[in-house]
Amino acid sequence: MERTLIILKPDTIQRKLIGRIIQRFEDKGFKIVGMKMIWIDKELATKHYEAHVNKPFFSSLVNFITSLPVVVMVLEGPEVVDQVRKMVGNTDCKKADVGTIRFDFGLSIQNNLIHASESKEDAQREINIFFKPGELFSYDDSRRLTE
Ligand code: FUP
Repeated sequence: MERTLIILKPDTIQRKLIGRIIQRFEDKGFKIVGMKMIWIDKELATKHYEAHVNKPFFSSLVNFITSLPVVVMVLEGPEVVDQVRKMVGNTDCKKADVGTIRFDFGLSIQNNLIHASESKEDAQREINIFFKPGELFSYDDSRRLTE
């Protein structure tokens, strides 16, 4: 089963949108197989955003992502990488389609609330950066819960 990495960025935490954004993924039917709050440091930010190290916005991006704690999570489901990217929308919230997370909650390009892996390869790399194997769970959520 496919997995993807999500980061609810500092603006999501600041604006108290954690629950509403996670709700969308649960409503869609994706399974949360890992989740924690962490404070990303400069080293981890550089590792995660290694593709952007030479971009003009890199230092601003690192300052932003390290400014407050974030919530990192791994979602599992069929074609979850592409499906979640559709739910997230364009990098620039002003260009995102109506109904996407970035359109519905955001106004800018840097403060775009959420990161979601772009490809299956990126997802694998990013999951390994943020989670140890013991922090991810395979479970059968179709089982009936009992007291
Ligand atoms: P995305 O895959 O949509 O999250 O966006 P990118 O991987 O292209 O960019 C990573 C982050 O860099 C974005 F979420 C916001 C930031 N960024 C800028 O601040 N300015 C830009 O012009 C492009 C990206």
